[in-house]
Amino acid sequence: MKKDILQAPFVKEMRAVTANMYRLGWDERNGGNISYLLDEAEVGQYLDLSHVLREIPTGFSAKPLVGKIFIVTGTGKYFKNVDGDPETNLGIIRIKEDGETAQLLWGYKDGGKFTSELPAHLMSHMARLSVDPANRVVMHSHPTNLLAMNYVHELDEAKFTHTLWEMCTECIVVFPDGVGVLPWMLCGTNEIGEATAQKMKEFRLVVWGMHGIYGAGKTMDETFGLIETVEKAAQIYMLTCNRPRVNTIRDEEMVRLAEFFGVKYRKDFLHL
Ligand code: 2HA
Ligand code: ZN
Repeated sequence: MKKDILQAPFVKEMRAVTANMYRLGWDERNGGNISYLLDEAEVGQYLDLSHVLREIPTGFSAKPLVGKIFIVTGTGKYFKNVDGDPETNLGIIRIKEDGETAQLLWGYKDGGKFTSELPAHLMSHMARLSVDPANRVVMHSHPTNLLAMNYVHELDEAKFTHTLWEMCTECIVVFPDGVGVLPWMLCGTNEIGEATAQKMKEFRLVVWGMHGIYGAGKTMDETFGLIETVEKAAQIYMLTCNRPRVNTIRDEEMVRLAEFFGVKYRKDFLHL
């Protein structure tokens, strides 16, 4: 007897985080998408893993992820609606032996499929897992102030990171690895997926110029917290950028923070 999938902790986490992100105004309409690598034994408590509902081609190769199971938000679906109808707005997929097919195990009940940004998600999972085997979550969103900042701040990752670090004392402690930045690119393509994954080898946060942000982490809280901290810093920037700057957190102070909290930070992003 299988347990009720709607009671699974990973489904509850997806419902809670999408509702929260919608509430924050970061994921209008169908904006944003999340993928979460699941534990096979845990999923097996809820679903018959030999029962494939449908097979859906992904359009790219993800060989290192063969057999891996993910819960993923659906294409064209609204974060607003996930909590009320998880089985339509989410899906659980397993990557088939060919590396290019998703086997649907649950969800996308209306005949739908995974997010159009699946290339960026799976390629980012591969990149993060290669540097951190504990990585589980990849999250994309359109946080308001971060997006606004994209229009008024240079899209240079050293400068962008430095500005964010200046905006809240804890920024350099939360994301000492900084923020990668991609120029505006066409979304939903393998190209933007490859570019994102390349950055993900170095960064857990990647800005998509004038579009939004990607975050990656070991848990939903860690990943959400990364994006939330960037968004808070971007908000402070947007509230202050057109006024004279009287005070700032100096680079020597950021070094003191990073050393006190024992984090490995991008020294090359400071002016020491
Ligand atoms: O899925 O956010 O980047 C909607 C998007 C595309
Ligand atoms: Zn987007």
